[in-house]
Amino acid sequence: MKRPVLLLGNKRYSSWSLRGYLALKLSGLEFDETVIPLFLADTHAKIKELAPKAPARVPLLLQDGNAIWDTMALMEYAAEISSNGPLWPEDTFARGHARSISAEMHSGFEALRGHVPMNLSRADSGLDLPDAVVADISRITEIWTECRTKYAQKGPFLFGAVSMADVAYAPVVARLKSIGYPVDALCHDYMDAVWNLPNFVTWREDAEKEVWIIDQ
Ligand SMILES: N[C@@H](CCC(=O)N[C@@H](CS)C(=O)NCC(=O)O)C(=O)O
Repeated sequence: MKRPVLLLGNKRYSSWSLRGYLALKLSGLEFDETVIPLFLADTHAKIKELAPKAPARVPLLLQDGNAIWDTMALMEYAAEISSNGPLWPEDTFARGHARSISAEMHSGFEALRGHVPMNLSRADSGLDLPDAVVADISRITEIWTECRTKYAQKGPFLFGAVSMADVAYAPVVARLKSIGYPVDALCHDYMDAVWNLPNFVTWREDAEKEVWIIDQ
């Protein structure tokens, strides 16, 4: 088996790439990384050159002549191949719940995504947020509060042990931290648990070293 390669966007900005990276790191898969700077004239061509039959988007895993793309697919793949134990909760209903909130993240929260893009170098408190963004954040903190209340005794993450649900919400943690959004103690502690995941720390250190700046 050749060493797999994960194609990623700029670590400072690419929220989908962060999810793909964390999912595969948690699985224990050993892979190389290729960062393809986003929104340049040759971005799509560079991805297409490596994965001609996939959409020109990242994250995208190349393994043994196969391409796997879209974060939900990568999260499921990571959970299947994990050598680090289960990456979805073991209880059937908790697992269904984890998949529900991950899917809700994957397909929703457009206002937050559009108005507060991930930028790991931003520190922008006091931003005037439209109602739709505040509504998205309230829904997210409601999700976190329900999970943390129900599974608190099992560990510091949404379902106790770290899972794909935390991977799904990791970029939200970055977004809320970047605008200094005030949250209660329970959400604050949860955000810190995700922020300090060793693989997230490594990602953030790499992001700080990047030279590309996207004007948002
Ligand atoms: N639904 C896809 C979204 C992937 C996506 O849109 N990635 C962005 C980077 S965060 C991208 O590749 N953008 C390049 C472009 O749109 O030109 C997923 O879950 O992976």
